[in-house]
Amino acid sequence: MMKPDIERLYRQMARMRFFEEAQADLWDRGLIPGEMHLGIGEEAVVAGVLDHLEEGDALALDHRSTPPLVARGVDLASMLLEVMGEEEGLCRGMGGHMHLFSREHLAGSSGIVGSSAPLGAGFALAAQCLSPGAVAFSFFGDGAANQGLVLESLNLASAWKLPQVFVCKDNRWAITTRTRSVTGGCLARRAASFGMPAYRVDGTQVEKVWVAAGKAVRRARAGRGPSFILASCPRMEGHFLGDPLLRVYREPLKQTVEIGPPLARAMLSKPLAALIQRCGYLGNIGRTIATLGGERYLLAIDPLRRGAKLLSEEARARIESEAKSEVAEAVSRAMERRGRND
Ligand SMILES: Cc1ncc(C[n+]2csc(CCOP(=O)(O)OP(=O)(O)O)c2C)c(N)n1
Repeated sequence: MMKPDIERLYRQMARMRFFEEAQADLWDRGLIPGEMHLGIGEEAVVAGVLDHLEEGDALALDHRSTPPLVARGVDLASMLLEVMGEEEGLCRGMGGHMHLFSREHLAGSSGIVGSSAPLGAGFALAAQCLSPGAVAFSFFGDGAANQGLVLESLNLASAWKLPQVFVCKDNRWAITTRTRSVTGGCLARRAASFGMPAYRVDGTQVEKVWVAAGKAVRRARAGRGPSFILASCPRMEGHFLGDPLLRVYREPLKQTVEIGPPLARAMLSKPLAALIQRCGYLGNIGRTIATLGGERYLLAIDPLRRGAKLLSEEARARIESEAKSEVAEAVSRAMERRGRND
């Protein structure tokens, strides 16, 4: 059986993590406008799957699209310029982090939840007709899995034997909704019912993701049709940067002081909803925070820390230092170009 190259996988994970941290820093400094969704926690899923990527394969991505694009080899500075809204960015500053697109890399992302499934099916149909052997990868979250367009894509991909790999990154949440509370049955079994292999993997263990993805990709390249990978992973930075729910359980005292007064004011202000209803809403917020807090252990499962255990200390330090320098160089290149435009 083939074995994964752990150093190569860890290098990709480290590059993604440091890139995401660099974006978080720019966002904190007010240089990235709007919401910012990071893929911190998804690195092992992305690295394990995309290690099988070849020239001519396509990527259909969701709102956490920067890690796959880092792995794909898109220029890091042009992505940073893009998320900062600069003309010299990957999409001339018009896409932002949720709508990154690179024709050269056959990769596109969208903030429309679930849209990566039909986009990937289109890529896969083109591959089937024009370049047999090429594969399309669709990445989406568990929250997207109940969207009709995802189910239609699973169906057509199976009926037409499209060379597509569906990758569901299961962090158990869709913003503040627990996926379990709105999902019937098991997502992997659901995909299997469309007539395709479905693999459930621990998405914090890069070597396990790599094995499952290898089977899916081999099947797709051989023209035998799509597969589905359900990979569990933690949502380490909340739904978006500055996620208030995450802040509450990270620094409960400070946040209670901050959000207590406005919440109390809202409760006591001239009522739009009946007091009993507003108490109910408050209860919902409390329950969501408690649930997130209860799932705290998930945050401890850092795919990078797990990956590092598979390496020698020397290799880990060397790989991380190279990845850090690469990202730092991209940040200074982006800032320099941005400075020139000011
Ligand atoms: C069609 C559509 N519906 C709703 C939204 C609002 N929205 C943005 S992200 C998100 C949650 C997505 O959850 P999931 O796919 O599990 O990804 P996660 O954010 O958990 O990684 C929702 C509902 C949207 N962008 N598009």
